[in-house]
Amino acid sequence: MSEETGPDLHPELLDTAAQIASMEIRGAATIAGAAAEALATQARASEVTDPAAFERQQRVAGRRLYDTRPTAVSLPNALRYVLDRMAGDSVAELRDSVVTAAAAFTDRLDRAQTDLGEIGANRLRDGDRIMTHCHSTDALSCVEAAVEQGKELTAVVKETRPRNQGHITAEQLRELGVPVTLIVDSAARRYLDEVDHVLVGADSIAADGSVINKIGTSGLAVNARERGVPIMVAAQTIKLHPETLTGQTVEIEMRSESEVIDDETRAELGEVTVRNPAFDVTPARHVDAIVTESGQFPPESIVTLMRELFGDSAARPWADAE
Ligand code: RI2
Repeated sequence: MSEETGPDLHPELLDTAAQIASMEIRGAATIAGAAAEALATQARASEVTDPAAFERQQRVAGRRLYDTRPTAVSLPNALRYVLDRMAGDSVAELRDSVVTAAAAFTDRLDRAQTDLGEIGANRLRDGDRIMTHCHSTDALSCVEAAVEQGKELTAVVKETRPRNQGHITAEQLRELGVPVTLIVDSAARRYLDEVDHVLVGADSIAADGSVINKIGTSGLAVNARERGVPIMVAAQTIKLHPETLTGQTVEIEMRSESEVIDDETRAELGEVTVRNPAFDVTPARHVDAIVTESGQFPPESIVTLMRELFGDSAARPWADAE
């Protein structure tokens, strides 16, 4: 570390940031846990001796993590949780506060997912068939709790182009003993008549109750509405986006065209524009319930829970952009 030239970041933290950006670490809750742990690693390894420089280093580390992916608010909420609790007059106290806060955050994350699962399971009846989109650990927690209650469920799993995270869902449902039918995304409407619930997760939930989740969720929700199939969103409260309370919109991540099309096919097609938005916005009116660890809510009333948890403003305790 050179305190003159700016804070050195620990290679493990840089590695976590790179893995979040490349989606080796993915899924909103998993990203949040990894970010909190990376701050703790940075704090433990820091060789800084000046308390102000230590604080600055943590905020720069926070900024490095914040800049990886823009849509899932669980990431900035994790940074807020840890950095807002950084306190002390000495480096030792500051270090302790970060390590303790990061551990408390990851504990809460696990507990919230388990509690949310119990609540979400109450919506699922024995014999129900669900349809899933992408891979959500919060959504799977509801299925796991229902299975533990002795309910037999089956699932129609959308593969979820372009990264096919539906395959992870299929595998994990199989491990829970849930029979899976895998379909291509465009077959969803055809199979909606056969399912009792659409069950998805969320990357962010806005103050107006709209749900920001993997691209394709909004189309699925429109079709489910038309077919009369209820849509349940499993999202622990770290998915609530406090900045939307003051009117900020949620940035939708655009990812590389290489996830959609390989170089050879692209060359064959010639000059085409390829767009790859990672997420879309499902309006509140297309969602039946948002299941959190604090209970289930009609989407329009989620703003009350948001105000309780975050007040009217959200701090940005990471460093400003250089
Ligand atoms: P959990 C994922 O995003 C999916 O959109 C999923 O629904 C959401 O995160 C929530 O996942 P990505 O990281 O927090 O795959 O429920 O782009 O695990």
